[in-house]
Amino acid sequence: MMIDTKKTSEELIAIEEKHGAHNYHPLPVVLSKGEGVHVWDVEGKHYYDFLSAYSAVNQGHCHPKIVNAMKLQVETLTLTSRAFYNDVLGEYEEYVTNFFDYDKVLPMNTGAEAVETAIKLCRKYAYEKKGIAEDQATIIVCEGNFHGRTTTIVSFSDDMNARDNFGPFTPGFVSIPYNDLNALEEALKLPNVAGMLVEPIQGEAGVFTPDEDYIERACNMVQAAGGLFIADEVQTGVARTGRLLAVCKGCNCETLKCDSKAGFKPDVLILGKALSGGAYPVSAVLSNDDIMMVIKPGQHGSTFGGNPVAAKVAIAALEVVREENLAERAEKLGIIFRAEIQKLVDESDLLVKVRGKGLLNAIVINDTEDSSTAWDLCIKLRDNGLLAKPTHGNIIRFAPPLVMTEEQLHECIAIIRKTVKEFKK
Ligand code: IF1
Repeated sequence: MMIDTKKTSEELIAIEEKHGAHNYHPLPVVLSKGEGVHVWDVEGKHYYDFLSAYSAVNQGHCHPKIVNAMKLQVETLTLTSRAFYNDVLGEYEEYVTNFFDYDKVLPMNTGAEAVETAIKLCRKYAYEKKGIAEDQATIIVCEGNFHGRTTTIVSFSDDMNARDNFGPFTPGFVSIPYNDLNALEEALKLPNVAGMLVEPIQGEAGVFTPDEDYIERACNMVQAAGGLFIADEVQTGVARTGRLLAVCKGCNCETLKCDSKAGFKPDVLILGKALSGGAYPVSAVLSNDDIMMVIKPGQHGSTFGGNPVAAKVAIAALEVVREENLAERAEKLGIIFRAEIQKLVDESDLLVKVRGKGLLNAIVINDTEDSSTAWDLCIKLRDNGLLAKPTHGNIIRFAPPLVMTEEQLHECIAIIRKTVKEFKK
């Protein structure tokens, strides 16, 4: 007789509690399988995923095209390091630079590494091309930012949780209010400004969506002042907000070919997460030659950055975005989602507002930041078969995979509606 030795959710959580560092507070659900917009826990219960691993799984869980590309490459060649060439990296570099219309890409693995890369690039360019005096470069960032968790990145975070007792911090950053062009104008008068690093929508701050023209005007102002405009699209990029990039304006969405002439263009673009469809850590920094070429051999890199598996996975993940029209899908579904949830906001005292763009949305709960209401509501959503996570206390982020159908979206809206209506504080 076969004895079922599979562990229960409770047992698995207890093991993590005992042996893992307590640097997270996950929703109590233990997932063991994913497919498209669906995930299942170890007891076999089904859920709709409304987080998409923080927008990494835009293409859906275990997308067959991505999985197959990965399988094939894993069996052929996994890692050469950059000490030698491999036969895949060039193909990927050509593909990704054409896709996003930049001259060059610098491949890394995680979002934080790519942000670090962009900061180093911005500083080096300031010293070598803009004549800023050594060690004086200042980069403008925004209050409420989230760019990752390295020592330098938390140096300019204002989230006490992310920052406290991790000092001493890296100097060279000034923080201004987000969505405030007057503050930016003032900051640009400071000496030695090398550039600005900003998220087109602030994810961690609760999907804080700025005024329609904020990013474009900020970009123009920074460039006019001689600085580099660095867009952190780690979370917003790769179709999440209803465009290939959140900064896209004049995208030709038929080919998804970026057309810089139609809109404006960040000098440095940072991508991560969905660049791999969540199958593998793949991040990238893109810029044109005049900027990227300031980095010379030996001055920056990573053992795993640009490895053959990452390269093949990223090509497949971007092909899926194009083939399955994920940007248009996100835009269309996002409009439906916000309209339907707005009705619920109007009917319910529990919700204050819904906001977002494409399929990066959030609801603000009618309670204090330190209340457990958003968490409790997420527990009820879980019980009803939908997984989402609170951010900043009283806000719940909703970001399903972009491969969702309209029918599935309506089913999910019904779950959210039922849960909100039944909820008692
Ligand atoms: C965690 C948030 C999302 C990012 C932007 C860089 C990075 C991230 C704009 C770093 C990462 C994550 C990491 C995740 C929580 C999460 C997040 F709530 F904190 F803000 F997505 F909304 N730039 N975002 O959003 O990328 O190094 O993690 O690959 O658990 O910390 P990474």
